[in-house]
Amino acid sequence: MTQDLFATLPRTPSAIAIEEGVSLLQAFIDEAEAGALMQAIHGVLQQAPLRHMQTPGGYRMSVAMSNCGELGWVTDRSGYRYQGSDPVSGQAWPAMPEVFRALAVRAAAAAGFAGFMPDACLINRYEAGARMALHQDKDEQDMRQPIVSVSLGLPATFLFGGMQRAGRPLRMRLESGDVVVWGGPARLRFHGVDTLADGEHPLSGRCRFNLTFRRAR
Ligand code: MD3
Ligand code: FE
Repeated sequence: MTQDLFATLPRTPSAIAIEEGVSLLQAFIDEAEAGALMQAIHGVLQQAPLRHMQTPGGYRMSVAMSNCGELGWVTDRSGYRYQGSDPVSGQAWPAMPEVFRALAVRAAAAAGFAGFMPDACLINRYEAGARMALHQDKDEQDMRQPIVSVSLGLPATFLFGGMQRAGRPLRMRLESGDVVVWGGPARLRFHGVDTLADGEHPLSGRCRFNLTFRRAR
């Protein structure tokens, strides 16, 4: 049982500049918006179900993924890329729900990136034991465009590394309702997510969802 009195209290929104280009918007999302986002996630996943993709090296990713928007990020034995159709169905990815787009635009603007127009949203689902190894996001065309990441459900420890894979990453706890905007000199930093601990969250059950909004083209 992880429920306690504090877990039931609303959190206070606060914006923290972690370093140049990185804004942590804690409790940026209230419970009403979080509920609307979860509903929209389930709508997208009905059309484009979660799947465990394969890395180019042949490993199955522990994080289950899907996409919405004009483009989706995929990986398989032939590599990482963005594409306009879901390889599982052959259909276009579901449209980006308006509640998604509005949140991404508002968060980017709050972090100093007015005019951000995402064309892709990757949906990551972590269950207990899932993790994401340190990597760079470099499949997008214009690295001047930020990435907006939204955490919903169970908390996770985010790993924020340097410009090289080696070295000890900074650890940041990300909770449901937190949004982080990564841009400027931080855009190509190595990052990952530590193994998710089991738990239960009123919004999502026994998992964490992360939405990353990108300008891929
Ligand atoms: C820092 N997802 O999907 S979001 C990913 O929580 C990814 O699911 C993680 O990394 C997750 O690629 C982390 C935070 C994030 C996203 C992009 C970044 C941090 C970043 C790009 C540059 C630096
Ligand atoms: Fe990433």
